[in-house]
Amino acid sequence: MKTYVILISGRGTNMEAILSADLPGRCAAVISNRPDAAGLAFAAGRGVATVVVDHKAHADRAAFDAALAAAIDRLAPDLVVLAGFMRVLGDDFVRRYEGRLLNIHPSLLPSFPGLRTHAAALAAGVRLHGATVHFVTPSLDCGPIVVQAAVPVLAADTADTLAARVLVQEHTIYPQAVRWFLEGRLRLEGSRVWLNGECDATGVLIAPTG
Ligand code: NHR
Ligand code: GAR
Repeated sequence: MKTYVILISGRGTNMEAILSADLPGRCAAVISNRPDAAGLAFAAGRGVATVVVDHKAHADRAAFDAALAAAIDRLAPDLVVLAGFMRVLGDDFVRRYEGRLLNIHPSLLPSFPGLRTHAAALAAGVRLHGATVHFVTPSLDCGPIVVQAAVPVLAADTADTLAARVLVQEHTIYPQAVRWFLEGRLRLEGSRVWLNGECDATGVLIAPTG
């Protein structure tokens, strides 16, 4: 059976959705760069090993990346899942896990890379916003796209209400994408991802409400 590790920095609701999805693989550990990440307690409660690699305990980004890679390599996972992981990773780290490192980003990439995506979407006046699961490449939020979900932006939205609507979809598409990977159904070809099998449509469109 394939194994995976989940990297978190905080709340960990995407991690919860993945651990609750009864996937065809084993979670070898949840790793956090913050000792106080709320998600660690949930993982421990599920009997999943937890590891902290505190970025503040390392002199620079390279040293943190090396410690993180050492913690991951001890577990020899097939897949590394970034789920609300908030540290930018260096080129060496990303290349080490090339083709087996996934992230969920809270926007319809390539729109709104980086942080505070929901406020940026409101400021831009877009009518659709959403989330993207992608393979991680050295350049931030630019990797090959596995699946996206779009939600409407409503007139009364604040960054928080919009984030909550997007988060519901994250909890559906991220376990789905991890399942596809564990089933060996994802094939990377340059900047494109192909889903092998009976279904090849990996976008989700949520109908407007109100
Ligand atoms: N690393 C690489 N090389 N490529 C990607 O695509 C990555 C990545 C590391 C994390 C997640 C990402 C997101 O989905 C991710 C994708 C953190 C920041 C950031 O600026 C930006 C994007 C993402 C994660 N972090 C600050 C930093 O200085 C710290 C912010 C904080 O601690 O709150 O690293 O959006
Ligand atoms: C999620 O919305 C995720 O997409 C986003 O942070 C939230 C984490 O929530 N990720 C990033 O912004 C990465 N920079 P969670 O901890 O409850 O899964």
